[in-house]
Amino acid sequence: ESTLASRIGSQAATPPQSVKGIGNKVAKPDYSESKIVLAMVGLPARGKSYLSNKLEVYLKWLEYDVKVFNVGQLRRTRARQKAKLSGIKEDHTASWFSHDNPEATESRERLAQDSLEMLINWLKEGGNVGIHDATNSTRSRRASIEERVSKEKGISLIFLESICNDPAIIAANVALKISSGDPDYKDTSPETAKQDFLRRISAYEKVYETITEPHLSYLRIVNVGSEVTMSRINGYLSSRIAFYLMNLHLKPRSIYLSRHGESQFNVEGKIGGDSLLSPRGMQYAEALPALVTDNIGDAPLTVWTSTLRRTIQTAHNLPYPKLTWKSLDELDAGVCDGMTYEQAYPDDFANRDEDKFNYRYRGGESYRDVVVRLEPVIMELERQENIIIIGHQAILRCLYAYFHYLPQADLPYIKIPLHTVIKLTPKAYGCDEERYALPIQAVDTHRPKPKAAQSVVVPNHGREYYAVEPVSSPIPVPSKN
Ligand code: FDP
Ligand code: F6P
Repeated sequence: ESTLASRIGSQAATPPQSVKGIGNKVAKPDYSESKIVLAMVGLPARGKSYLSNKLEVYLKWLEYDVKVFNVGQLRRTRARQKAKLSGIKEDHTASWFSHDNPEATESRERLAQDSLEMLINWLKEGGNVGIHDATNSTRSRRASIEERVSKEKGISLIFLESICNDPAIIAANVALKISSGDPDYKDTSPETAKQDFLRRISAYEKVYETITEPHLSYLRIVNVGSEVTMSRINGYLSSRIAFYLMNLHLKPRSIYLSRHGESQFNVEGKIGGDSLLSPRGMQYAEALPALVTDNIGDAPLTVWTSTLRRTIQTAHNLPYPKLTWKSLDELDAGVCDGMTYEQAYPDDFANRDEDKFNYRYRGGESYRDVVVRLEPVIMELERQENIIIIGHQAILRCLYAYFHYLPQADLPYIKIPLHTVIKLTPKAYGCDEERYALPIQAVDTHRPKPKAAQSVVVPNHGREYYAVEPVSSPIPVPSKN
C-alpha cells in the first residue's frame, strides 16, 4: 500500500512503458480447497431465500463460486415436465406438504436428496459453496443430509437455521411470495393463495424441530440481526460466513454515496494524488449539508471519508459524526499517480481497457485489489444503519457494484459523476436507487469502455445482474435560497 509521501513523490516518475502490458494482470484467488454444503433450515417465509441470496452476493464478491440449489424450484420444474409428458398435473396445494400424506412426503424427500446430489456434483466440479435451500426442518432430514455429505472427503456441512417470530416480517415474506409471481400460485387469486400458503406453513409447523443435535455444525439466526447462535463453526470460510451473517440486519436504512467535490487534479485531468478541492469542489462541499439533511431529516447518520484531503474537505461541513478509513482511499495508480491519462498511457490510451478490472498499475493496484481491500468496509456497511460515504470514483464503483450485483467486467465503467449523491436503499432483493445531482458544474472524469470491449449486460431479475445504467437520469435538486 502506498503512503501519502510515495503518492506525491511518484508524480515525478517517468512515464512507465510496461504498464500497458498483459503482465500486469492479477489472477483469481485459488479457492479450490474450500468446499461447503450450507443447508438451510426453517419454516417457509422465514427469510431462508433472503439469507441465501445475501450470502451468494457476498461470497461471489470475494470470488468464491457459489450456487443456490432451491428445492422448491426443482419441484416445480419436475412437476411441469411431468404435466407435459403425461398430462398429469400434480396438486401442490397445502395438503401435499402435510406429513399425513405419505406419498407426497416421499416425493419431497426424494426431491431434497436429488437436489443435494446435484449440489455435491457441482462442488466436485469446482464449486465452493453450495446452498441447499429447503426447509430441512426435521431431525431425520438433517441426519440423511449429514450421512450423504460425510461420504465425501473434503466437503464440510453447515446448517443455517432461520427462525423468525416477528409477525410483521412473516407477513411481509408471505406477501412477497404471493406477489412475486410464484408459479405455485400463478393461477390463484391472491386471497386463496395466501390462505393456502398459510396452511402450508402450519403443515410444516406440526413437524418442525429446531436444531439441537449437538454434533452438528450450525448457525441459528433469530429475526435477522437480533440473535445469532453458533456451534462447531471452524475454518476460515465458515467463520467468514458466520461473521457476515452476524452483521446482517433488516432495519430500514439508506447508504449515500458521493464522490468528493471536484479536485484540482480533476480539473487538470490528473490521476490519483492528494490535491485539494477546486473552487467548484468547494461550492459542492458547502451545498452538500443542505441536500443531505433535507433528505435524512432527524435520523442518525455517520459520515465515512478516505484519508485523502479532498474527501475530508468535502465532508467538513456535514454536521454528523465522521470516520476516516484508509481502505476508502482511491485506487492506487502506482507509478502513474499524478500523471494525466495521456502521460500514463503514451502509446495506447485504450490499452488498460483490454481488461480494466484486472489491470494492475505498476507499483499500485487493480480494481480486483480494491475489491479485496474493501471487504471490511462491506462487512461494516452491512452492520451499520444510515451511512454517507464521501469517496472516490473507483472506490464508489466497487461499492455500488456490490449493492447492485453488477458483474466485474462492467464495474470499472460505472458512471459515478462528481457533485451527485446516490442514495441506495436495500430491500429484500437488491436496492432502490435515487440520484441527486447538485447544479454545480464539474469536469466529467468518466472514460467510456471502447466499443470493441463492450459486453452485453443482462437486466436485473432477482438474483441476476443489473444493467450498468438502470437508474433514472440525475434528479436536479433546486438550489436553496
Ligand atoms: P420455497 O418456499 O423455496 O418454494 O414452501 C417451502 C418450499 O420452498 C417448497 O416450495 C419446497 O417444495 C420446499 O420448501 C422444499 O423443502 P422441503 O423439502 O423441506 O419440503
Ligand atoms: O480521475 C479521478 C480518479 O479518481 C483518479 O484518481 C483515479 O485513478 C480514477 O478516477 C479511477 O478511474 P479510472 O479507473 O476510470 O481511471
